[in-house]
Amino acid sequence: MKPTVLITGFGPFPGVEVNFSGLFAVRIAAAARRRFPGVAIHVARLPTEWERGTERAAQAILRVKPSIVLHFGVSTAAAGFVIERQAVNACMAHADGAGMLPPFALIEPGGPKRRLTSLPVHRIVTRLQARGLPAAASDDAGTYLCNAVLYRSLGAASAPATIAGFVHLPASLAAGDDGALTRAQALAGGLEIIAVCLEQGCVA
Ligand code: PCA
Repeated sequence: MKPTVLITGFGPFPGVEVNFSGLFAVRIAAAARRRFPGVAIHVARLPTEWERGTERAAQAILRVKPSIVLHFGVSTAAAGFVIERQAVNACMAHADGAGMLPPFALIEPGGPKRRLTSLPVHRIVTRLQARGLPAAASDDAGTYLCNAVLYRSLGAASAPATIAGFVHLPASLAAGDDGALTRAQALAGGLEIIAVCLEQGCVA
């Protein structure tokens, strides 16, 4: 069966008026369709909202049934590609893009404390660094929307052949190429991440 990749990015949220990850998801999907013609590439832009954001991601996974789910978001603390290793079952009381606080204290009441990504994190970091791109693994995806979406996706994308993970990019990419990573590098690195996931074998 043809491998299927679902790529997501986010819309704006308080403090980040232009979220580069939303634009990036569309661009990387277009570039991936050219680079990997045998792969079905789907893209979704998630509202940075406690209920609609997590729901939209879960629905896209149910609809697309991807073999690889790659979520992208931005962080003001990221100085390159930050590959998240895990998500925790917690939400910070912080307003979302619609100005709403989380309507729940836990993402999934009764759910495990943490879920580990199935992304080949170490391989991705090594490959990005080998291309001269700044990249690091992280054990802290925060407790905001990025963490919530990753937590829900790791629960939804539990089929054995599914790889699901989250990559934070520098928020400064919205302003252009002045930060630690240029937009061209972000695109090249994003394609490399997809290539590593496709090489994992379990998605062929
Ligand atoms: N970053 C936020 C949510 C959306 C985004 O791009 C986060 O790190 O949780």
